[in-house]
Amino acid sequence: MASTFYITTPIYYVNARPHLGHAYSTIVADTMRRFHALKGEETWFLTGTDEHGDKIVKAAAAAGKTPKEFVDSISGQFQALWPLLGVKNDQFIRTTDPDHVERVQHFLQRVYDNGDIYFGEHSGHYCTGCERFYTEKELENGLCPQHQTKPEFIQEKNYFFRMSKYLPWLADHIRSNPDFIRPERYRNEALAMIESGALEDLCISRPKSRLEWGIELPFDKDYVCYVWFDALLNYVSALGWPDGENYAKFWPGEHLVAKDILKPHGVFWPTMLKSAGLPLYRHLNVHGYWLVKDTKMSKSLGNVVEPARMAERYGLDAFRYFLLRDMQFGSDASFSEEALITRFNADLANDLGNLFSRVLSMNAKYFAGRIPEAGKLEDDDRVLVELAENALANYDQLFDNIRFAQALDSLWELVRALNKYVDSQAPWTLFKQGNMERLGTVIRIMLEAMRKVALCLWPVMPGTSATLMEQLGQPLPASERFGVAPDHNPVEEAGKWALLETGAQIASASNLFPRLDIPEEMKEEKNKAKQGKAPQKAAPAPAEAPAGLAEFADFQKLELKVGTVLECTRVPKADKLLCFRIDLGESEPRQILSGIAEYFEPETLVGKQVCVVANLAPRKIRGLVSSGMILTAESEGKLTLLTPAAGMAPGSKIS
Ligand code: ME8
Repeated sequence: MASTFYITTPIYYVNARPHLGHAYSTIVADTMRRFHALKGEETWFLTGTDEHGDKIVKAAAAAGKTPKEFVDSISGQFQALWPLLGVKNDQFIRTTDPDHVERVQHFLQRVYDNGDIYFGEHSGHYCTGCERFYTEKELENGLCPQHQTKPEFIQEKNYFFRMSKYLPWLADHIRSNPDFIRPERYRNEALAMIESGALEDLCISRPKSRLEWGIELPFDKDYVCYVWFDALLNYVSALGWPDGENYAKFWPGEHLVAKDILKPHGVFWPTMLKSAGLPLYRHLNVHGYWLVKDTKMSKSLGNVVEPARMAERYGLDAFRYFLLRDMQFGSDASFSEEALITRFNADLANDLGNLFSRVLSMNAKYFAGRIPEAGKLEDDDRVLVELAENALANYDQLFDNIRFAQALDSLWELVRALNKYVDSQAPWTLFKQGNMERLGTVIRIMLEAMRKVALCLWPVMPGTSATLMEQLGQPLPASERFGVAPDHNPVEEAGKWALLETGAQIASASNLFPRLDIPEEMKEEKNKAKQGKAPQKAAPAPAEAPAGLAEFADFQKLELKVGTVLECTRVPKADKLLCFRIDLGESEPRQILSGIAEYFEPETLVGKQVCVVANLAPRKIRGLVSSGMILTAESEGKLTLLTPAAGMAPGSKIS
């Protein structure tokens, strides 16, 4: 029996229009499922919308609509967007679907009958943005740590899920299954939440007197279910739990979410599954945030990126490629059209596009567009073949381990090697010399390798993959489910080098990715940002600054950033030194040493935000490399760390 692969995205709130962040999660899920389908697995892909709760009621009221009218309209916008982004989900769930409602009630009743739900008095700080209560300990200066807004204090009688009963078991499970939550930083974060002791039982109801827009509890008609308890259940209700065919076939599956909803997925959901006796999911895959110019996207800042517009402007596949290639899965990344154009020109126009264009036109010129036969391989050819086989094996493994940027980079190693091979073998010279046998071998090896590249691209760039395969005379079969579906597994075929048909007529040209110019206004904007909004005209040379003062240009050289302390330890045999690992929103945490050990206990600094000089040249201290400096203030023998007044995304620029 073929193995199965079931992937889900978060079901999105319908309080706002879909944006780049939603598009990223859904495109990654689409890519993952295509990758597994390509390898012959039976796959199922679910996305949807989360339609209950306070947040939706408030957004509907603000739009002058009833909740039902409002959720219908925004859910429709999400459903309409996915085909525009090449996303082929098998199913779209809405938490207002009657089947879902019935299954949530069934689940609640089961957990209630198991004795894991009780009635009690409760007070807490409720953040509508997060749709959850915070304990006093969890607030930051009395504010919600996610939204920096003041939560409402609420005291009422409610139903509770005995989550705390399952926390020790969950901690053990996470410890003994290192990739249950991945990448590792989020596994550590989830464990730290559990070990902090701040988690209590979960309040899972809302009195109808306060909120009616939810699923009624099967054991008390005066209450509705808490929106997160209802929403998480979509992952199994969509499959027809408890007795649906798809549930039997596809559960347990994989989830894909961003770091904002690690807690409900990493803590609430596994304990709910355990209580009801369902198997746990296979992996929780957690990604970082797309930022725009290093800040969070928000309607009020007017910097929300519209995914459909980007796909239309730059081409759907180029947009998908950029998202997968420019975000290191797990870390935050910064979106800009300029970065997209730069990536487009380097990887798609110069490397991939150029390769297909050169080789196909040479084949047209030297062999009238027919695929030549390969003669005996030489050492150079064997090196290329080995490199290709390694690149494909790495691509497969890295993709499987959700390291998409590295997987694509591995595939591009092959693309770049092929371009170099053209240069070093100089087919034009072989042609001039009349060495047609060697020329045939060189062209044939390249065409075979290009076929492998084209197939591997299918998960990320399905349309491009189909076009390139067609140019090589290998049209992909039509598929109802995917549009086009490849019928070859590039991983299984990696070692086969005679898969094209000798003598077949193929395309004589290819021009898929013509270079793009960076528009003038983007260049100007960049220059302005670089020069601290300096005037356009060349400014007169500044007079030398008086002694003791720094030139503005000197100050501009410094790159100051906000970072979050991930680890902090004492350096053995160095009384003054602390060694920090700091998240600066980069692909890897930075190691920074600081001589402040006498003022702080290292463990009290973990999780704190600090201000960092990020572009200081690295130096070695006691054999350890330090890349940056942490800013402190000192007065009368007291030292304090400089920290932003509000929580900021790691990597935020200080100016
Ligand atoms: O949390 N960068 O829904 P939501 C990357 N309904 N991804 C982003 C992003 C960004 N800047 N902004 C949003 C909810 N996302 C709940 C989920 S699941 C049972 C219930 C993506 O509409 C990312 O996937 O707030 C994030 O986790 C999700 O949208 C949050 O969507």
